[in-house]
Amino acid sequence: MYRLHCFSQSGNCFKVAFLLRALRQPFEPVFIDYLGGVTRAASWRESTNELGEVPVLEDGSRRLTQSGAILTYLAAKHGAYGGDTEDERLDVLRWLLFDNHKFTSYFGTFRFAKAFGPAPPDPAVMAWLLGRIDNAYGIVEKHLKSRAFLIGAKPTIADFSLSGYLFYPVEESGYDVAGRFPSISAWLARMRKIPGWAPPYEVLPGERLPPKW
Ligand SMILES: N[C@@H](CCC(=O)N[C@@H](CS)C(=O)NCC(=O)O)C(=O)O
Repeated sequence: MYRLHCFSQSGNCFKVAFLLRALRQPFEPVFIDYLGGVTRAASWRESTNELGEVPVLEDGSRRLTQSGAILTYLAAKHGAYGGDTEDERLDVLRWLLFDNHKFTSYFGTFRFAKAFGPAPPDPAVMAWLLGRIDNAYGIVEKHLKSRAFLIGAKPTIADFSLSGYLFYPVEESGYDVAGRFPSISAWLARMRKIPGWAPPYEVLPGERLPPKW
């Protein structure tokens, strides 16, 4: 059985958990106390992931990290959600890279600072991040105006990747996706209909915490 090292607040982990559930692949969750500093410990980096991050997926003796690499591996292995042609697979890769650079990363950082950071966030940093988030979300909103999913009519791992953080309660980020981005909202409703979808706090291990700041 797959083992997924993860914790409940992590949208990057949810991307993988959601795909495993959509593929009907059972997995054993391994709770990683990220907020307690586990991923920063030298011993954990030595034993589990030198990059100091979750998700980490174990498939027998194979250990994979980086959600984009894990999603790509699972899609190829199970023959689903990877894109049907070379052009589609390249398009999937293009969106995975955009997601990791701009869509998830700025939003994930903003939400973390606002909800779970060790000290009140710096308003100047948050304002800068908001500008970057608005830009990335505007691009995806425009793209989804004329498509059901990122690569056309069917969901792919690109959709699992970009949507991962958007199933968390809005009060954690304070970012009103539903009110500002109707096409993204409609796409999220379609993603929720994929068999296996469930809210992240029901899927991933670890206590749900109230937003701090
Ligand atoms: N691009 C990576 C990002 C992974 C990532 O940033 N994971 C966070 C949790 S959501 C983490 O473990 N961060 C540890 C750290 O930055 O110290 C992926 O998609 O897997």
